[in-house]
Amino acid sequence: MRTSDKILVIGSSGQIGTELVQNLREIYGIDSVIASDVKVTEQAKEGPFEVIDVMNPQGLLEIVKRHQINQVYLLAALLSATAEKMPKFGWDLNMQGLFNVLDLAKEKIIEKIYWPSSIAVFGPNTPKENTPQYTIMEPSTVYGISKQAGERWCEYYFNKYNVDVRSLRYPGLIGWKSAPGGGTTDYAVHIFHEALKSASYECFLSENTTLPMMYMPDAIKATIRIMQADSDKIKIRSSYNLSGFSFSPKDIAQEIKKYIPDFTISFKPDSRQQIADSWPKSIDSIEANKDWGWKPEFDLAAMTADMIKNLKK
Ligand code: AKB
Repeated sequence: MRTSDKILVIGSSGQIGTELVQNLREIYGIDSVIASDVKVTEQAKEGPFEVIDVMNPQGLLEIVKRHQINQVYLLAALLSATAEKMPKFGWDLNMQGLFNVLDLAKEKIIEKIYWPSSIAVFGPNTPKENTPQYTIMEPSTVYGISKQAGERWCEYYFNKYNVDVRSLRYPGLIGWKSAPGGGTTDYAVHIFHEALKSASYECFLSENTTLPMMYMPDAIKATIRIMQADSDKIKIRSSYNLSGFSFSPKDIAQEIKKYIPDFTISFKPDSRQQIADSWPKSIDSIEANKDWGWKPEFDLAAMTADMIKNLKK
């Protein structure tokens, strides 16, 4: 970590950004972390904040230069369910945003990039259990296609232009500090809010749909750890598999019942079921463990206990 690091988080008011900015500010100091989103949000009260449309390279460049930014975390993207509703915009935002940031590093205006990929890079023909780093990848969603293409471009910019870009394939992320938006795994956050509010939840995935998930503190820890690792430790420049734990709606409902005994769940699968059915059930992240020491802390029981404790407050 350089003492002069100046970090820009693009798409900072979303589910990951909200917590990432808080954590980065604890490490680097409030003024060294610039939050940014397409519009002003409550986050602007907490520290430096800029309005940035990542599709506008000139606006982005102006802010990067003004703040002497050397690291960018690019979180602005459309997630799986929303991108299916707006395929062209999903592709444009997810790809053009990435190019605009990669090009800043190619021109040596910034030094380091974090860009999230997802389990959505895998598709219906991928082995579903303990999905390895290198396997069949034929994503069937716009989001997955954009993430897979993005991974290829990240690796290309690293090989061709020596761009220091680092990436993780996030599973579904669960946290209590902010709401998710537009994902297929969002049910795993909504279920807690509804359980505490009304002791019932209607789930948009079927009861046995098992998906890879992760508690937000682990996701933030992995993100900061990969960014702080020495460059020679990062052997994979497309994106690393990242595992936490796996569960189905039925499993999490049973866990919640331990705290809210009269909680009931019903199932009404919608179009997101097809997306979930195309994704792995569990992920093997041996490379992340070998290369930069990844190990998750939370399992389903620990995550549920922590979510309920914090949401009750
Ligand atoms: C989504 O559901 O779209 C995301 C993801 C798994 O990348 N949470």
